[in-house]
Amino acid sequence: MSAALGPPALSSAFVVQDEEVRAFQRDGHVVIRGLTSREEVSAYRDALVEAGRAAPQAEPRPLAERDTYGKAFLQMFNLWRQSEVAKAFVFSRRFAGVAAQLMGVPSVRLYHDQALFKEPGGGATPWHQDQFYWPLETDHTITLWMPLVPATPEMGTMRFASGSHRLGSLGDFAIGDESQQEFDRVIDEKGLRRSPCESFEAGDASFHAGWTLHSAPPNRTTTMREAMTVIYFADGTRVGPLDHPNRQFDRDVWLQGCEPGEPAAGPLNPILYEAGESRSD
Ligand SMILES: O=C(O)CCC(=O)C(=O)O
Repeated sequence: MSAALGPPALSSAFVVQDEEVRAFQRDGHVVIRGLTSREEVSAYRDALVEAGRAAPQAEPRPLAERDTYGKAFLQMFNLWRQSEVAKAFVFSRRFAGVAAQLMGVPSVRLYHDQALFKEPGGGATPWHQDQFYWPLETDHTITLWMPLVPATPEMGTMRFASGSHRLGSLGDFAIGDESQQEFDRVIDEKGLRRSPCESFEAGDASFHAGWTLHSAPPNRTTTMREAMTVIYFADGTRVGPLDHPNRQFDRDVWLQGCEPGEPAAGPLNPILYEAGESRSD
């Protein structure tokens, strides 16, 4: 995308510090400060919010009528298919390059993106493991979580159970009251550290691994916590068994046309970063 026609391209390389890579591999999560400038992120914000509004999953029910998961955030998927500006954000080579560096892999593909907007008065995000949902035969999965506005712990920024990614699957728990109760217990039982919720400037981002336990407190402010997420996996990953309805759903929606045992490389899973390749987005 040309700078004259829209927001600045997010294609320049961002070199992750060795200490940040070590922290991610040890803890399963890390915050990267200044991944975009405030100006860059604000140039994309309106278009991302607009794409979120236009997404077919827009929530019609008032907060009080939703269950725990529904109260946690408004959730809109694959905004990159709604607008060229949203696509330029999600397909950012800079973001994907950071995902590859943190995982220590040469090349990553897109799984999907999500806007997760925690409304004023919105509820807590229960403890959960993302990879429970994903039929991907790899531990090389990672989510970028980037607020589009300055975000404080009172707005419900993320917290993580450090080291939980090394435990792999901790059971079949979809996000909700049961996962909250079970994983709170597991965290205590295993003596895992709950990382503190941090403050984010717009343009800071956290990254967490697919098996990392994470949650977020309620939004106690009057400001919408607007966050964008992009989920990546290592190129070369194969589709795993579709052994429960959530994984069947994810294969059908995000890995279209890919059968178990085949490479996870459908039309919605482009390569977003390949080491050595220079490409502008
Ligand atoms: O934004 C939140 O509150 C939770 C985000 C999350 O669960 C994720 O990005 O995997």
